[in-house]
Amino acid sequence: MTINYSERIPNNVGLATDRALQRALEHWQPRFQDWWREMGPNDFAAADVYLRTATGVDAQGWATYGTVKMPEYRWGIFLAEPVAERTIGFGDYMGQPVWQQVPGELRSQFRRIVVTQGDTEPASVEQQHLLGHSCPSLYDLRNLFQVNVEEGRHLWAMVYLLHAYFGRDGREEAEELLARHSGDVDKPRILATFNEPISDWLSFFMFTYFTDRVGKFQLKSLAESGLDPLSRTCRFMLTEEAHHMFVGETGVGRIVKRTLEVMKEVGTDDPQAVRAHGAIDLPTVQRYMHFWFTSSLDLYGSEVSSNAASSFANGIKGRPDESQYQDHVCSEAGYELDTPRGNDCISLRNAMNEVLREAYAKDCEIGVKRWNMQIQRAGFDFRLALPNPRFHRSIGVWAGVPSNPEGHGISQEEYEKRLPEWMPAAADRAFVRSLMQRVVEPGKMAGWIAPPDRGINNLAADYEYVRLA
Ligand code: BYC
Repeated sequence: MTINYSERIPNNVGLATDRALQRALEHWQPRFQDWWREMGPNDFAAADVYLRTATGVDAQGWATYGTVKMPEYRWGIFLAEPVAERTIGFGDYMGQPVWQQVPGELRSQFRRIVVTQGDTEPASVEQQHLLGHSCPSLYDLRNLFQVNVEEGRHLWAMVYLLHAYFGRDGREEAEELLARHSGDVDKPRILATFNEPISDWLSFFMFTYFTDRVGKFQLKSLAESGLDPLSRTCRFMLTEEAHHMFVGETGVGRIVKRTLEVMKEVGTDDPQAVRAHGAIDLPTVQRYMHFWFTSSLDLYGSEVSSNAASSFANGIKGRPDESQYQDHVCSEAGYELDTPRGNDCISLRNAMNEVLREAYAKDCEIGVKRWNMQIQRAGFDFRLALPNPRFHRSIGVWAGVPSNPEGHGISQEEYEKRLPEWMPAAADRAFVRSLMQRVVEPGKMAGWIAPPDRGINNLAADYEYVRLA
């Protein structure tokens, strides 16, 4: 189905046929635009940016490229095509037809999940509010803005669900999504990671690699939902999400590449020598990785969660790629959980957050392997590694339990003493920030990152992706 762009809100949900819903969303639209002006990319409103916009939800239409000023971006509501005769694929309602409306008794549970998902989208745009000022190249600046406008669209996706399926409560929640702000003392974003500042590009690439990947896994499990509009919304969001993780993986890879070049030039892996030559030493890359990976692990919630069990039982939220499993009901199965008291056997339904987290951590390994291949090929012994999931946790059974990155228990005293070895210290952050000097000549690249292998949409890497006003 093609998207109708002549409407004020581009959509493929037949908005024009539901006047009340259309009016409500058109009322929310200027608030979103105000929010974008205030909290979106700071100072680039007049720039012409080479962006992709969806003009259809199929393979031909979902990535149509063109130059646009960001405030004029056409944020719209797009659902993946329905699957005929789709049935609920897991939990107690397994095999029943999917719901086109929210069952009354599941309303607050569904709403809580849609709100939590919706809250992360504008949060990430807020976190990256100032980043454009210190871009390493126009190519990277464009990628940042692509990620930002699409997170804005993902907010629209959740706001549509709130307005269309949750009545007055939903409309109020949609207002609140613009009222909470990342890092705000009084009204912070719901999940902790989304209140962390992203004030340098190493953090941005780590965030898009690790935290956007949480998005991938949460969206995949919501794509299994018995609520069909939620499932279809998430399926379309996943196509957009893939580019965000690409930005993260290649961003970190390009930093590693440049660092290796400098290590070869100076003939040492000594962090101080590498820094003196304007590159980011690998131990610092490792510390940033520890930070964003462990914070992202916390986003899955507690390992033992009655909320997660009930979401699964009620057909609200399945597992990513549910069809890969044999047992879709999971009412009898158990799960061996690693806890500080030893292994605990808990019910599989209660362990659903942990099942997702495990699948996520496995997926995170793929990029790390690629980065390590680069290091190995360059002839250096250093290896990047994901820490054990017991390390540096703030949520769940391992929260506050002092352990080293290998997952061995240590004293609180040793933990605190060694933390600067493992997590970015103030001096690391200051050093990384000192490198963040804006580079905006077409084809030029900051000295701490290698150029990309190729440009966007088959254009050259040195194409003028952003024309500054
Ligand atoms: N920080 O039973 P529990 C993305 C709260 S990323 C603070 O342990 P539950 C994106 C929890 O809300 C994906 N609070 O967990 C990426 C609950 O509070 P209430 C976002 C936390 O409920 C990059 C309480 O602790 N999507 O899309 O099973 C850029 C006890 O909860 C945290 C979703 O999150 C935390 N880390 O599951 C842009 C999907 N963790 O309600 C976008 C929707 C837990 O008792 N959300 N809490 O006040 C969910 O499925 C679930 O709400 C959670 C937690 C997975 C978050």
